[in-house]
Amino acid sequence: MLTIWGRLNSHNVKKVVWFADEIGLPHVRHDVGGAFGMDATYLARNPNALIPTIEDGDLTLWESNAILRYLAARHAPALWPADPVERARGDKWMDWQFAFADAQRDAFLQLVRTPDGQRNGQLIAKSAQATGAAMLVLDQTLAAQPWLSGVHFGVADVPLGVYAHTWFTLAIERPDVPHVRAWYDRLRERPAYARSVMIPLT
Ligand SMILES: N[C@@H](CCC(=O)N[C@@H](CS)C(=O)NCC(=O)O)C(=O)O
Repeated sequence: MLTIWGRLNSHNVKKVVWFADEIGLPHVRHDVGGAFGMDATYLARNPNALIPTIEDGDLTLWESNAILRYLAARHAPALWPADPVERARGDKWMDWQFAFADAQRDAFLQLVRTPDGQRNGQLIAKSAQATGAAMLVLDQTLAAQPWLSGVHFGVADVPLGVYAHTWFTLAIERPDVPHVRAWYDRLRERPAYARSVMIPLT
């Protein structure tokens, strides 16, 4: 049985829990990180003092997108194309997600984790501008294909799928990105996405 460590209000943990659920992989999750803290046993598993970490058989693994790739390769190969060209086309969005996350961090921290009255409007506006510009890039790709993985849903949709929910939920100015919106609406129809990702931002 797969074990996942990490609190569910973490974007990086949501990716792993959603994907495990998506592929029907039985798992158990333990709250770690943030207010839950990290004990010495956890830090021995992940000396970076970050979440998530998984254990699957003999393997202990951290780095959320590496975890996703491993789970797909091991348990759901149909969701990670074997063809190197097809795989690379989706894979790049998994790396691109980290820059998107950096751009979105200020808007998230200010609007979700900073009390009203103490928020920095400039930081929010800058973050909204940067994420909006990035979403316009994503929109071009999703104008030509339904999923970031290509013709079918796959593991490459997962990292940005998590951040897209935050982007569409935050009270920020957003450019018109109809193809990103349609992709997000398709994600929202997936029960596992609704269970692990479409939860209140905290
Ligand atoms: N690149 C790492 C980043 C992990 C990361 O930054 N995790 C955050 C939560 S999203 C964390 O551990 N924060 C400290 C904490 O929750 O205590 C990954 O993708 O797994």
